[in-house]
Amino acid sequence: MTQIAWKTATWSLAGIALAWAQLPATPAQAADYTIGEIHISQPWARATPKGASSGAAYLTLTNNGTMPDRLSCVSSNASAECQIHSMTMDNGVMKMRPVEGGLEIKPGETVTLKPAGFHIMLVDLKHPLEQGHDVEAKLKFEHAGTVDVEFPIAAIGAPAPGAGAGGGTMMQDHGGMMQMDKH
Ligand SMILES: [Cu+2]
Repeated sequence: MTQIAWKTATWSLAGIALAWAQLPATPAQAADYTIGEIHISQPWARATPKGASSGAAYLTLTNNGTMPDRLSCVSSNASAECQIHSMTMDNGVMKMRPVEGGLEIKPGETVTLKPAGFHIMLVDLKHPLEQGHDVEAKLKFEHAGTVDVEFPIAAIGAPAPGAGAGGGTMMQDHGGMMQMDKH
């Protein structure tokens, strides 16, 4: 009798903890940035599980100018290296590789970096990316210049900024099915 009561109590506690963990985080407010003719909106990153060697950050870029520009990542406060990656499906395997020479944003074009697409890759993390915190990266545009951007960190596997964990999406993006071409 006592044991049953104890088990029930344990389960309900676990239930509460689970429900709490699944609540969407209230991440720090994402700021917009304008540098030259480039507008940056909705920067965000994904939390990483313990031991993960890399993490991903995302944002939306609009080129309001008349010349193409190119985005590269200079550095981040959370990782040894910062790169721009593309992601493609190759024989059923997601592959990502660094975008050589920077990611082009044509005049008048809006490019969204998002899970399963272009992303900012924080390579060799110094510590896990924690939900509710910020990670900072220094971005460089060939023409517009350099800007420090703060990325509020959403849940592990979040499909979108401010969303909860996205189940299988993490596996598709940075799980075992993925191959990374190191250059
Ligand atoms: Cu990547």
